[in-house]
Amino acid sequence: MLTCGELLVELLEGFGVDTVFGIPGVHTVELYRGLPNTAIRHVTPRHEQGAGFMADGYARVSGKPGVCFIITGPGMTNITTAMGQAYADSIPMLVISSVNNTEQLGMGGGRLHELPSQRNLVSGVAAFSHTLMRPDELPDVLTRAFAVFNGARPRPVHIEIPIDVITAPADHVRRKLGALPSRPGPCLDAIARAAEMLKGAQRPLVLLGGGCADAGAEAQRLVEALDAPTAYTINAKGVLPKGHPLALGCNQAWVPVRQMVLESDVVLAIGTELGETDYDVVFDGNFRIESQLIRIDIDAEQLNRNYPADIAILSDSRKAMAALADALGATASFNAESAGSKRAAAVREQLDAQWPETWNGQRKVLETLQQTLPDLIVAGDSTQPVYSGNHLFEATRTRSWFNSATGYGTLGYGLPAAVGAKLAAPDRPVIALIGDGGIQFTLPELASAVEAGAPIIVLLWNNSGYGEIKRYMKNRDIPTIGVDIYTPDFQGLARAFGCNAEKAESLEHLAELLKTAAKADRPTVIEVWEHAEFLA
Ligand SMILES: Cc1ncc(C[n+]2csc(CCOP(=O)(O)OP(=O)(O)O)c2C)c(N)n1
Ligand SMILES: [Mg+2]
Repeated sequence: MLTCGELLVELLEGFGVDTVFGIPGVHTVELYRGLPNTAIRHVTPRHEQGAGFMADGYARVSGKPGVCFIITGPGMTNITTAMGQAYADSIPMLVISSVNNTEQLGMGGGRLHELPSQRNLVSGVAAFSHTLMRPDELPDVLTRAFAVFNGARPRPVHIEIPIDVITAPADHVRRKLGALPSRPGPCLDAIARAAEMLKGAQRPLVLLGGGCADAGAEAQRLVEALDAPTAYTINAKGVLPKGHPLALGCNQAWVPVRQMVLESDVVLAIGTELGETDYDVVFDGNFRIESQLIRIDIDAEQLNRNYPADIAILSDSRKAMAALADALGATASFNAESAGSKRAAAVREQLDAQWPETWNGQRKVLETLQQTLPDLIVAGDSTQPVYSGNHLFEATRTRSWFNSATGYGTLGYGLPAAVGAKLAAPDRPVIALIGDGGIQFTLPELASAVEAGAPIIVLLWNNSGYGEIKRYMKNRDIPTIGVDIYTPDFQGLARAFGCNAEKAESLEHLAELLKTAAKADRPTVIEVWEHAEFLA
């Protein structure tokens, strides 16, 4: 007899799933029975939040959904923070959990792992949450989940399966998986109107978001056709080739870019929610769009959020940008001496002249990273060199610089996300850039990294405290309570977890350590002391 649990892993493999992150429990063991019949690899974190962050890092690098197997109740409460981060950043994630037996649902009988309503809890951080009542629903519901990942704005999806349904017979279930939807293209009339508005523009400006991560070629063709200075979000870093003459970086929170936005006559925003952590991370409300605004997004609800559009185009970003470039009659005549390039260069110069001095040490570390390991992936946490790197760091391609300083803004993300990233791209160096506060949220995932054979590099930015919050309190004349935290011997801990551990004593030393770590067969923790002399 084939059970629903066995059918599930067979179908997941059919959808191209090759890795599952999870901690088994008595409620989910039957999801594991069929795993050896598939080629799916199972990775065990040390906490379900780690499972979710790993799945997120895996998804951001591979472009495929990260998949988790999670137990009823505490497993699900543990993973909701990771789902919140993925939800905020539009990351595809499939969370499959157990739930109590069908006849016990909603009864409040005090069963093991029971929540009053698990689905209610999770629904707020998922595109949808479904309770599987019969094995027959499985192909249909999985197809629906993958339709969200492939044809709509990606978000986490939750499917809970009652314990008795996991073990129910499933031989009779029709195995046919539905066709995945083609991605929506733009309405041609709207493209024509947008092209007309853009043709009349004297000072167009383009804003690209994470929705453009897989459309770099189309983005480049379009912005060159428009000769428009182009800012992008952190999740779109790398969308234009490094050093592109029209690129303004991720600097919408800084005055020179804000000024340029105000002086533009048409702004074209694509695949971006125009959200706070990219456009107003200084929280002063002074990013404003006062010109005409064309928005392109795959999510209809997003097209007028934050800034109402004059033209709103519902479409996949790649298809819309290709159509718009065609409508503009794009030719390959762009050159770096264009008017748009000169305007962009002037803004870049102003930006370079105004970076805070407090970033100098962080800049040295970021430059060393980039020079030593040019094709690296950086999974960042919410820590100082991540904030500055969001502005200073230029990625060589998309899906290579991401962090939890965007959107939901949780701590503890960087380390497990790097593990997921490394599993998705084993041949590239992967760095977890994380602070001494953030790493203490998910430190045991070092053990998971060793076990999973994921030789990540953890660059630990140590200032013995919640540095950013301390600074914030000081600036507001608030007593700095709760921010000077005891920091343990991280190198000793890292070694105890089976990792290599070092402390950088100079930039040259850091470069040497990075080179060695990139070739190591196990994770390496490299501690960088914020107040070290070589960073002064
Ligand atoms: C789950 C969670 N709790 C609290 C915070 C608030 N917070 C944001 S940054 C930060 C400090 C983090 O310290 P550390 O990782 O050492 O980085 P540093 O600021 O020192 O560079 C804190 C406490 C948060 N973002 N997420
Ligand atoms: Mg710190």
